[in-house]
Amino acid sequence: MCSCIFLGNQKKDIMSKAKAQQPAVIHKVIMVGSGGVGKSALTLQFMYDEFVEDYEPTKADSYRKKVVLDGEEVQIDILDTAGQEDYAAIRDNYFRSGEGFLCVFSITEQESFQATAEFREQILRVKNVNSDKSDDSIPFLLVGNKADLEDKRQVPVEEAQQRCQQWKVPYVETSAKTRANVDKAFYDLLRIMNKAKLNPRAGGKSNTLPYKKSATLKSSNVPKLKADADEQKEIKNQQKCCILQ
Ligand SMILES: Nc1nc2c(ncn2[C@@H]2O[C@H](COP(=O)(O)OP(=O)(O)OP(=O)(O)O)[C@@H](O)[C@H]2O)c(=O)[nH]1
Ligand SMILES: [Mg+2]
Repeated sequence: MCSCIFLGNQKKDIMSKAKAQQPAVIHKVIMVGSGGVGKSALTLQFMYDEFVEDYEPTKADSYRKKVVLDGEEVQIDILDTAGQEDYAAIRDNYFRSGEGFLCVFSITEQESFQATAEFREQILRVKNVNSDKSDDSIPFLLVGNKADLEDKRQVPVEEAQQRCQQWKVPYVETSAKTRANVDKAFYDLLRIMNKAKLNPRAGGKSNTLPYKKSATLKSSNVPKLKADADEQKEIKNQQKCCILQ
């Protein structure tokens, strides 16, 4: 009997060690939306707690960070895509490689809100999902950014919420400047992605290829990983030291 208890404890020990050694689940998130709405600002705020005032149009940048989501460590790979029309042609490949989408518009620009419908259609088409707008099988979150600029608001909250009801997706208003709801937007999407992976019918379809293994993704189109968050911080510190010296 004694040995049974011993074996039982040993088994528990082995199982918890095995769990601890399991590689973190990887969630591939794509930032989409028109140029200048704040996709990069949100990404950089989430990654490094920094707000970038300057506007430098993105071509494509990727980031990686480990986060604890409801007690479990997961890895988030973020692909920050270009909103500028010049890069529209390479979007299909990026969208194909994504598992979850943060679709961003600026609450100060009605046009950017209208454009979210086109981005959603493109995502559903690339993912071979019925382009019926109420399909909720792809993890997707609509983000109204620049919420700190309330006096310049052009998109009423109700209008955005109405669209989300139609699409059956959540709506979050953020400010990359004040950091309001930035974590919430990313974590809420990660939760939806987690659920989708546990229940593949509700998303996480097999046509989501990892960025670098996607057969259709030309190597010239694969964005270089900027760096892990820690690595990047260290590089920044080193740069700061260089400036001070
Ligand atoms: N006030 C305010 N400004 C913001 C916010 N988010 C971004 N901006 C500013 O808006 C401009 C564009 O932001 P970006 O993050 O570069 O926009 P983007 O969506 O990445 O643009 P593309 O890379 O061209 O697709 C920058 O000057 C940012 O500082 C915000 O929440 N509030
Ligand atoms: Mg950008």
